[in-house]
Amino acid sequence: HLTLQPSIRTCPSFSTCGWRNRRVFVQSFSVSYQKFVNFALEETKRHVHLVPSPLQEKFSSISSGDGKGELRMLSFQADKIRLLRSMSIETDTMQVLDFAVFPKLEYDVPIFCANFFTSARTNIVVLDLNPLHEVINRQDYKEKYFKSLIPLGLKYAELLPWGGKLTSESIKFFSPIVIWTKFPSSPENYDILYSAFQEYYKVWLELISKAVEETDASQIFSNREAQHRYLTWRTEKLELVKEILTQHLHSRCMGTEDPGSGLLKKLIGEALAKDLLRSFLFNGVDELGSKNFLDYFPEYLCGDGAVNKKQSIVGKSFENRPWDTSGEFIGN
Ligand code: BLA
Repeated sequence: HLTLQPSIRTCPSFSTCGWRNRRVFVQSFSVSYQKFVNFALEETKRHVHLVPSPLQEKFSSISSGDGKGELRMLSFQADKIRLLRSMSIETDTMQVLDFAVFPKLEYDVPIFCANFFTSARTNIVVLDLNPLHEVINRQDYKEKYFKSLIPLGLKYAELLPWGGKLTSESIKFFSPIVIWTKFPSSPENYDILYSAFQEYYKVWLELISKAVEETDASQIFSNREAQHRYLTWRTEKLELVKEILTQHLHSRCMGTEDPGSGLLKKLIGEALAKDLLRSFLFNGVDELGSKNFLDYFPEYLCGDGAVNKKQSIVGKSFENRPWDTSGEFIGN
């Protein structure tokens, strides 16, 4: 993935050096998350019988209006899997992978979550088995799924160090083995991320393979509500990411751009972006429950009844990993 690319550069000390607008070759490293998706699909097929999701027909690939980017979508289901879906975005300046697997509501198994954003400057990574229910205050539940996985988490906590402060509310959706990290692009880091992805996914497949179907209606309801709350959170979060991205791009180089339009919107248009978010990425947000964002997260209520557009109400926190080496939460 290492290539030499022509680039026009001006020396940072131009005033004394006079070296301006020279054509140079710079080494660049471009990632593609295609092999991650291929691995996950192959590995899944070794355990379960995957069939294409009805969503596949509608969501397969979208080229951005300007022809500079492509979004690729894949979606499947299986006996115990409500939805396995992947979206990858590749443009000349950024790559994104959003890969998630949602169990059927009869199974109380974590949601597999791989969310990677890559630009020239940085990589932003969340990789986790997002617990369906409370792990911070429910010791028994945490131990049921994560006790045996703590060594795996520790291994990668060293290789991919904690990414620093984040939206405080997010921590409730993360497990004690979450990988939340930021790093500069390099072949080495990319290899580490790939092996983390492989190991975490294999562990998730073990969990779903062993999972026993729940028959108790109130348990199934509680799984349903937990997935709905999760989907509601992530749908709103991505809206915010889109806005932050736009403001960011806007202030840097897009002087004439409409500041309200997010990156996805910019790539594919408003209506399609909304449909992609609610029908594909976070499918179930409109079907699995009728509560809205403010019902679940009332702290985001503004005086005028609207949802506060701030990313976090509590503020960003957790400068350091809030779990100790035995998986105890030490964030308070
Ligand atoms: C940033 N994405 C982030 C951050 C997190 C996540 C934790 C750090 C900022 C923060 O504190 O919120 C991801 N947050 C998650 C995930 C969960 C959660 C997975 O709560 C699950 C429960 N991200 C995308 C797509 C793009 C993208 C499609 O999924 C771009 C098209 C970009 N994410 C993106 C960018 C940032 C980011 C640019 C940095 C901007 C920022 O700091 O908010």
